[in-house]
Amino acid sequence: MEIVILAVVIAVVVIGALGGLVVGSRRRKQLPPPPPAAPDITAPPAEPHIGDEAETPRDEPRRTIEEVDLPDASATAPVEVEVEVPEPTAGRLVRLRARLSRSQNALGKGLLTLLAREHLDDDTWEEIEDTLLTADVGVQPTQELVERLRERVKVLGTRTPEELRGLLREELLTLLVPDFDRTVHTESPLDTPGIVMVVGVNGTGKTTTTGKLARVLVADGKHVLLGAADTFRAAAADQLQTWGERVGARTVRGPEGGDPASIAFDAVKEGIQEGADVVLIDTAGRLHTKTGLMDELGKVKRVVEKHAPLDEVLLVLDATTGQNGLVQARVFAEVVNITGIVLTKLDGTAKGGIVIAVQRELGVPVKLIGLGEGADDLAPFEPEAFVDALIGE
Ligand SMILES: Nc1nc2c(ncn2[C@@H]2O[C@H](COP(=O)(O)OP(=O)(O)O)[C@@H](O)[C@H]2O)c(=O)[nH]1
Ligand SMILES: [Mg+2]
Repeated sequence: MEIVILAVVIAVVVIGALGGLVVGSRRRKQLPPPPPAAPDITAPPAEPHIGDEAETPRDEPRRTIEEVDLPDASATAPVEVEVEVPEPTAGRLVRLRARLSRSQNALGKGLLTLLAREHLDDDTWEEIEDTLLTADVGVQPTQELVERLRERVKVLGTRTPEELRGLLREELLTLLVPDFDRTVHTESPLDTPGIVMVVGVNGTGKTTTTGKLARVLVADGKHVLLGAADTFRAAAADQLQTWGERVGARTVRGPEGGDPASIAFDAVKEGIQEGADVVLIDTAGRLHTKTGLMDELGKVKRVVEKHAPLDEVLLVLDATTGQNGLVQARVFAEVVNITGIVLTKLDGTAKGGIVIAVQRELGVPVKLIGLGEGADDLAPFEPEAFVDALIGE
């Protein structure tokens, strides 16, 4: 009898322990949901109910029942704000290269098919020209490319598809200016943090790019501080701050409608005080009047440079806007000294030729490309990889 009771007790204990293990392991796998990219400010605040804890902020995700610690749980995992570990920069190019091929492959295939025709008559060359123009390569670069290809194909005489691919590869690469210095300068030659200012028209992807860039830098072990100098909408600073919080980077911000220059000034000042490695400044890009823009950005720059010179001024352009992007580029280049271009949304357009056109327009390299809305969908621009994505390796 005693043995039976003992057996029952042991069985209960064992089952209980197993149950705890299963719950425990399930709980461990359950990662907290990532914070939203931008808080929805249009949603009305949830109304408090009887029994709610007064101090619980209403806009924070509620803990689910599985996240509540069991009484016997020895390993108590914190479930509040969890800092993400960004994807290292090294591995991501492979993934993003595939995405680039998907969006840009049609252009290369179209060109190769045309070049493979038995008779390369005037009509065919015109079609090649049209294909390049449609992809936003721009008039001048298109004419140069066609002229050089015509010449080299003539010299070649009989031609194999491999030879044609080789020719096209070389000529496209030349147009992309492979020897441009595409380093994003996030380090200062002085004893101050590197200072990067991000400019561009609203909606092009400035804040997103600033957030993505912060992640890359944090992944590289840098201490990053963000400056929310887009004070036009409160949501803009919230959006930047959310990006920063995900990787543990602080955002310096001010009141809505405040002076962007003073926030930029404070961000750099605090960056110097806390020994930050890099200060990233996100700006507003209202293009209502050029003088307004010029005043605002010019002032931000002047004021920041009371501390230290800007190390990088990145112009963000939306690749899907085509020639309109060139017009924007021209305006911004008149206002500030652009040192690098970020071409966003290349995942959403086949018009990758804009890379060629915009570098030509400004004489400034495309340094980074955006290939999606995901947090790690930002890649350094590499001309070789770009051409390979276009025409296949
Ligand atoms: N598909 C895609 N969307 C992007 C990319 N970069 C930014 N976006 C989206 O573009 C929209 C505007 O971005 P935002 O950073 O707010 O632009 P800002 O007004 O210039 O600061 C957002 O919905 C972003 O998710 C990109 O590389 N690819
Ligand atoms: Mg923004």
